[in-house]
Amino acid sequence: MGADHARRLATRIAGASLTALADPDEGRVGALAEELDGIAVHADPLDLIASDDVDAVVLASPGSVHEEQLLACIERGVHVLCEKPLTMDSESSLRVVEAERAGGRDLVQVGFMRRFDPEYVRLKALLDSGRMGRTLLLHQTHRNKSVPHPDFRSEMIVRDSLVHEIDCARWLLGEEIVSIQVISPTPTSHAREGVVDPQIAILRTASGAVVTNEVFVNARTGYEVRVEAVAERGSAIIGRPASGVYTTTADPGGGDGSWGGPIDPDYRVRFERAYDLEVQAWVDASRRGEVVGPTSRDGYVSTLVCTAGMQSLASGVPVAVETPGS
Ligand code: INS
Repeated sequence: MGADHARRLATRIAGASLTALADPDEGRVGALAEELDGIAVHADPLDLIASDDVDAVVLASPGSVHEEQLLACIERGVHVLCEKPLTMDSESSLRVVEAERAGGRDLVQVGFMRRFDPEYVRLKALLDSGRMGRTLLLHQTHRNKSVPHPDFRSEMIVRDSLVHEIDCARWLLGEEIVSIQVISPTPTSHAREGVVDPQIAILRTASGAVVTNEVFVNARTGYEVRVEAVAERGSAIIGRPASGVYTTTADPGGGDGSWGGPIDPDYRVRFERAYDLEVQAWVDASRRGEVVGPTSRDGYVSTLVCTAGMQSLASGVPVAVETPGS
């Protein structure tokens, strides 16, 4: 994701120039710096954050190091776009929110890029317009073809994948989640030993709406992210394959042919436009000294719900979530 954002900043985003990269993997960062030409390289991200030629930072590092890096950005007063999750647990997320508040300036945007995806934006506008009446249910589906990361355990499905659905549910419905229950079928044989995949998370909101979420990270087919919203006078679906290319395929064995279209391989492809719009909005807002889009508080609240989700993953029973006032 870091390389993806670096290329985006270097080639497609107006009003910003990429000056430095940091990655402890020297070979990887060296190759990227060479490709992008004239970019300073730091082994330690904290050195990058401290350097004078850096006015704003994108963090695409693992969630376990976000707190330290975010606090360094806040201390230096630089704008930061932090990939999700904000941090690994609600206590550390709260420390980030409080540090930003103590500094007196809004500096943190969280990388919930779906809020910038044109289809999501249209769905949000439709729900907010009231044309379909009150929203009763959301059904959210989130499938990855596979997850190469060896540490992608059951908890990461909640913390790294479900976290998007949690943010979308709060944003689309405009209200807080009051409980979460995570249940699961017998796991797919494609998951690593002991990994609970797929998972179904059931969220309840303050007004009584229900959000069902399927997260399946070894689905084998491709990247599929869909939402169906059910309201009192209608329903709406987003996330259907968008290519519009209808293909027919011959069976190599001489059997019946089949029809269909391609499925995006991963999130970088499916949400490419959303990432472009997200990073452009972040650059524009940073130059004005503002934060648009998901804030550190949104990151904190989603981590709070994920923490409850991980408890429910272990127990199978619903866990209440108490969201502190803003
Ligand atoms: C990635 C990313 C994707 C999500 C994956 C997750 O870090 O957030 O959007 O689909 O499950 O591993």
